[in-house]
Amino acid sequence: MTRRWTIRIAACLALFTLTACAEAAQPERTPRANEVQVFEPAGQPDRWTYTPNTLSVAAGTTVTFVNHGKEFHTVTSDDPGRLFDISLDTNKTATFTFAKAGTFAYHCGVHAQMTGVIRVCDGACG
Ligand SMILES: [Cu+2]
Repeated sequence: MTRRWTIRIAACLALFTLTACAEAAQPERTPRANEVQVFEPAGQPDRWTYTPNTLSVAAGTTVTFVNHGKEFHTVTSDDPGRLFDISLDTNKTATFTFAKAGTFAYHCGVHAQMTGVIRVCDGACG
């Protein structure tokens, strides 16, 4: 192997490592049970959402909303009566207890493309 090739391969490896590190900087974290996380892939605001996008829980469950992203988001009920309107700063969590069964759609008050649903079942969800 020539010295020039060795340098090229080393440069490629360094570049690959840098790319891998950049992607690892904002990992997609797995939500815990009864938890919804803001999903905010860097530089792709059209893909920003909540994960899981639909969460099914039994009535009476307290759901935790988590923002590991870099932006401020809200978790705002679509219902005109605004059952909930939660502000989520970076690295903050907030909880809401869903007492009654029903399907509760919500959105981010800042980013209209972000929507999610909490499905609340009377007893365990089938
Ligand atoms: Cu948002």
